[in-house]
Amino acid sequence: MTTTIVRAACPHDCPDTCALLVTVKDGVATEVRGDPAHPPTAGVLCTKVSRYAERTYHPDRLLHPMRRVGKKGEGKFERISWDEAIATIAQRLGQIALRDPQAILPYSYAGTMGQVQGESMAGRFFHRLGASQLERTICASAGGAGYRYTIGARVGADLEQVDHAKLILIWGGNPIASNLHFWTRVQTAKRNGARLIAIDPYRSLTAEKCHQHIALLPGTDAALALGMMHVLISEDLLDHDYIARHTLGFEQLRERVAEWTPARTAEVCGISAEEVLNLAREYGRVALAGEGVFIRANYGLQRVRGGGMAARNVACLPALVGAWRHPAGGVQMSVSDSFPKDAAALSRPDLAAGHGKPARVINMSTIGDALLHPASADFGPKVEALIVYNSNPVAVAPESAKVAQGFAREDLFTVVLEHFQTDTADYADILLPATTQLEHIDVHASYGHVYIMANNAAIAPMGEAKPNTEIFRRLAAAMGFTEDCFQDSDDQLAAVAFKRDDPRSAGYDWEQLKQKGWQRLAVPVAPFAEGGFATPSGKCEFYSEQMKAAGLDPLPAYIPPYESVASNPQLAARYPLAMISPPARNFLNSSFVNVQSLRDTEGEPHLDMHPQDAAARGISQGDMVRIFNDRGSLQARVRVTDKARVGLVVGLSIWWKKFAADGKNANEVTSQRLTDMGHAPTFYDVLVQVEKLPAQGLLAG
Ligand SMILES: Nc1nc2c(c(=O)[nH]1)N[C@H]1C(S)=C(S)[C@@H](COP(=O)(O)OP(=O)(O)OC[C@H]3O[C@@H](n4cnc5c(=O)[nH]c(N)nc54)[C@H](O)[C@@H]3O)O[C@H]1N2
Ligand SMILES: Nc1nc2c(c(=O)[nH]1)N[C@H]1C(S)=C(S)[C@@H](COP(=O)(O)OP(=O)(O)OC[C@H]3O[C@@H](n4cnc5c(=O)[nH]c(N)nc54)[C@H](O)[C@@H]3O)O[C@H]1N2
Ligand code: SF4
Ligand SMILES: [Mo]
Repeated sequence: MTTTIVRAACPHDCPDTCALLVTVKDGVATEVRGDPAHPPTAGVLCTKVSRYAERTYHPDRLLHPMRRVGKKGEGKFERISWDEAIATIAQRLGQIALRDPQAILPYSYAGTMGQVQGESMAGRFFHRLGASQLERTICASAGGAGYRYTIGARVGADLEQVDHAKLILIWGGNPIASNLHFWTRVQTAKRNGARLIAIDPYRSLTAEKCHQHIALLPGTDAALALGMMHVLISEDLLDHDYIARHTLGFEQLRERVAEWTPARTAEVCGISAEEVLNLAREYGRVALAGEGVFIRANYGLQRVRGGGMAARNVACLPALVGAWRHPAGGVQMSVSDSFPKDAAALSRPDLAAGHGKPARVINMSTIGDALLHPASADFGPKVEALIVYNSNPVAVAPESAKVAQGFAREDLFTVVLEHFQTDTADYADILLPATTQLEHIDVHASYGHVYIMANNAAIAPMGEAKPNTEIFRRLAAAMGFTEDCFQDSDDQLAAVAFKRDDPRSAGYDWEQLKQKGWQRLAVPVAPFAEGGFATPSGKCEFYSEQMKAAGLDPLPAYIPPYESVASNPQLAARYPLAMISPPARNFLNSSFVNVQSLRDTEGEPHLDMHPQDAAARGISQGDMVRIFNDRGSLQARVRVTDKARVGLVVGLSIWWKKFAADGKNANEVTSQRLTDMGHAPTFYDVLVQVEKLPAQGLLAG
């Protein structure tokens, strides 16, 4: 028997990007462990990925190409050969491209975060084809935009310094579920005397374990940050030297926040004025004492209409109190831009030049509307073909009824590259088996730490599964694309993923990295201790000319939700409850929902509801309810709990629709309306009503 240990990287859309050690015995992966030597991973994996082998060897893995034989969405397929699959797709895409290649649309997101199995060969293929381009906004683009306008880039405080912080604000995130290795460090900081404050409408697993929980109304974070700035300025809890040297627009900011008294802030946020006052005072005092004040701003706060502005306002706070001076100070939302990725070398946008006009761009967050849109002068051609990889839009995209209606179009040709027969795969005309991370190579950046990560293939592909890259290579050949770049191997792709002439990734050498497993970027631990923001002025911009030019308010502001009791009382008269659907601990977006052991731990789709809201509707613990608004409805089992504040219901997500009794999930009620900036979805900007369902026996009668 031969046993080897293979160095790999977790592919999932999680800020932790763990280093994995895969034990392989006679060609079979028997164990997946966290690498103890990689500082962020520190030998620990989450429950989901410690079960990665269970996912890879799952009996439901797609192992052969298939063709649809049933109705769209029915999920009935028959096996075909790779040759037939590729020829069928090439012929169909070829016909459409003759009329207009922009009628073809790729749809992908972060099923794998790998640079190689993401937009490398796939990017080349769609550029060369002249297909429409996808605007990838479904997760983080609102917060990213707000952050970029303010501090210039998605760069921030260093995870590895968190241990040294004295005050940690966990703002719109639930790290026990979704950022475990940050939480581990928070525990160290806590033992060293740090205070932890969660800012979240819901008493999440994390909020429960913090010293304090500020349960504001969803979508009001921008107001809370304005109120904090008001207190910091009016009580002179400021680092005047840092403000003078490294910020822009302080005087305008002072005027702007004057009206955001603790009382007004409290009213908007649905909390008490003391909470606002004390939070600001503690934040200012600890920072001015020269201690680390670390804000972990996360994506929960930006999935609402004013999400970009909310992220911006939070990103203003550290500069006011000079928190960036301390290595454990500042804010971290994403550190993606720390990485000198070479997207152009991977996806080769130059290949589109031959088409003479820029590609049409379609926003992934409004895919429902896009698929139902007729051809028009503004819109361009109707979408006639869709190639889905690394994503499960029928489950994850907002306003799901429209998404499903679009996917059900008989005249839409749909190809899905997947590991499993997801809700989206059910609508495929051709379904292609893709390899998992254990079966292919890749190289990764991270958005929660600053290491480049290598992934070696641990085992041979299962069945006839192929890496995304190989599938697009074959399609390119079948379409007659003869450019040399379509011959590049995955190793050649990985080798150009990061710039070698950038000081941050200097010495990036793929062959060496494969051996070592990871490489820390050469970036400072306290990125803005001496200012040097990546904004046009080089300062933290309280006032932003760029925002003004984009038609936005150039100063921090509060943009109320589309749907809330305060901002839309008419709608709230019919749908009085705010609903959020943040990640469940044992799923990763919609990945792992089909892994039995993990699904068993989550149980079934639940709705957490405050005792007062439940009583008002005659709902008791364990009742089945219908959650609905004008867009749709879904069923769930109620957990009566004060974890949800009054007026809020919480349905942890993202369930596969086919595992729910009614075949629906939370995205039935979410909308396709977009955020103030970044064109992102507003998943947590939703009003619903909830009613008790008759007991099952009654239903049958
Ligand atoms: N286990 C697990 N881990 C994951 C994921 C997963 O699905 N499961 N998903 C991954 C992905 S794609 C992402 S983007 C990240 C997401 O990571 P985070 O953005 O950290 O998401 P969550 O951890 O769910 O935290 C969101 C929290 O925000 C709260 N929230 C909702 N609305 C608001 C609001 O208006 N204001 C404030 N302050 N809080 C609000 C929710 O109650 C929830 O507790 O996690 C990644 N990691
Ligand atoms: N209601 C609600 N909806 C949400 C959210 C929410 O909080 N609430 N969160 C949103 C967020 S933050 C995000 S990021 C999106 C996530 O949405 P998606 O990016 O669609 O993420 P997943 O649901 O995990 O689907 C990824 C799919 O890619 C497949 N996959 C993985 N690796 C590979 C590979 O190498 N090749 C191929 N071909 N396929 C692969 C997996 O099997 C999986 O089915 O969902 C969004 N939707
Ligand atoms: S999902 Fe996140 S915590 Fe779990 S192994 Fe992957 S990177 Fe680590
Ligand atoms: Mo995400």
